[in-house]
Amino acid sequence: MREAFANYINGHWVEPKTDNRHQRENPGNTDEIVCSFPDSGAQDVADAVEAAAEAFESWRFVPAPRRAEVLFRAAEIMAARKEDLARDVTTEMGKVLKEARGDVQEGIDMTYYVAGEGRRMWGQTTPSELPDKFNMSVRQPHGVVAAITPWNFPIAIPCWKLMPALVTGNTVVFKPSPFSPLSAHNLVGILEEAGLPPGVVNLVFGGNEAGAALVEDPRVVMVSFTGSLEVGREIGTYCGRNNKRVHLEMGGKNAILILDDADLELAVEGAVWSAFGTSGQRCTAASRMIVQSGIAPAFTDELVRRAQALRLGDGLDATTDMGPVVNMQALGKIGRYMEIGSDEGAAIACGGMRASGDGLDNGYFFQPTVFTNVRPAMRIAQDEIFGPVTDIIRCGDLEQAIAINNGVQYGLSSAIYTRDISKAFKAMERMTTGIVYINAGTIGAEVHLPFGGTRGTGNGHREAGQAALDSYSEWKTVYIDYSGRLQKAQIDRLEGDRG
Ligand code: UN1
Repeated sequence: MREAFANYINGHWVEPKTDNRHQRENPGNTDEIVCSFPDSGAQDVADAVEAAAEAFESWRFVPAPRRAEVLFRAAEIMAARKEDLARDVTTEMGKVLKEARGDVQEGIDMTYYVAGEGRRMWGQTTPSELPDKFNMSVRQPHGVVAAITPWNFPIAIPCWKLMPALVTGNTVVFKPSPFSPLSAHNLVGILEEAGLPPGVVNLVFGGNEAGAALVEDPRVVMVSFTGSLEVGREIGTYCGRNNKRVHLEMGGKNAILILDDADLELAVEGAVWSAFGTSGQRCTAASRMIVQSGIAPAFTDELVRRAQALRLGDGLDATTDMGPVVNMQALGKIGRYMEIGSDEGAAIACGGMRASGDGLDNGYFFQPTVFTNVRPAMRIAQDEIFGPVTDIIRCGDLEQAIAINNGVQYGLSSAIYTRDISKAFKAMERMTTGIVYINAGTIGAEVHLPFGGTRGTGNGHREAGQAALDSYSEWKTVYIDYSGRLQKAQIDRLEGDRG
């Protein structure tokens, strides 16, 4: 085991008051214990929130360009340590090293991008309807923000949340997933090194108990959560009842539409990457292929051939194409969907089982799986499985494909492969997800554009891009009257005016 981590509260690494600890194992080799970390309780959370609330009173008044300088320094450190950070990502959650580097790079990109906002963070100035009066709007921070993050992007997603929260002047209590404690420890260590004042970011390790205590603490005014629909709904309900700001990001059932006129080779490549990258454990993963009948046989054959050729193994090994899934629970859930799919009448064209042999027995490996004969209403075509599993759904034409694409409870990402520009634009207009790709797969979001989804994927907020600033700040509208007399908006009109 590498290390026993502590919480980080008010600028100190502190042992939890509970004395309970968890261990995180390497999902590719469960004999290897990566680290141990606190299972924090309500008192630990309360201490962290207290520190964040106190730090807010000074951090909010640090000029935004100065706040941004800390983030720039953090980005520099992350860039210098990219390789180590990436190896740690692979070790604790299993994705292959190439993808882990991408995860870290996404965190670096976001940190630089958001740091630039320290000197922008534009509001509006606009003329007043009255003379000798000046109008503007400025952003103000919420206060203490709770950031509750998943394990599948253990550097990128915390950066998506922490960095915009910090640059806009909030302070943060960060509770990472119990399945990616090492990256959270690394990231907070870097923020400390970059010179973030005590209390501005606090790290509390733990599970549901810590999460619930954090959401319910009255001093926490905003919650930003990425994770499952079930937990997100609960958080959203609680925040709604208690009038807390809340940002939710809860998954997808993303589809790639492949029309008869598509470039087959390109479409298959995009499909393999989107379905099996990160072992299908991305909110943006393509778990449905909606394929027009003419191209369906060739596309299916080629997808199955490529899926079968993927090499499973240790993500640190450069020859590995696909790593394990995150834990035993995930393996169990994916396995259950094999039965559900078969019972519904779908056929398993490849995969369908836990992978074994060749050094895989000690890890949570599942074979890349393609279901065929899938109808849009089946559970395997509706539920998020979050594993290396994708469906082939045949369709007649573009209209039908779009209807199938839109007919799920989620709305994160969708893609279309076609050479017909009219069809591409029609799909772009009519696919009702938050992200649309033309002639590319469903994954590959960049940090300077809004990220998020419609329907059950989210609650209308967006991460990344300028949109993130809207999630982490509120508008304050300011009117400055320098006329020296009482002026009445809407009532004082120029002489001779109508009304
Ligand atoms: C996620 O799966 O929650 O577009 C985030 C992508 C990545 C981000 C995924 N840039 O797949």
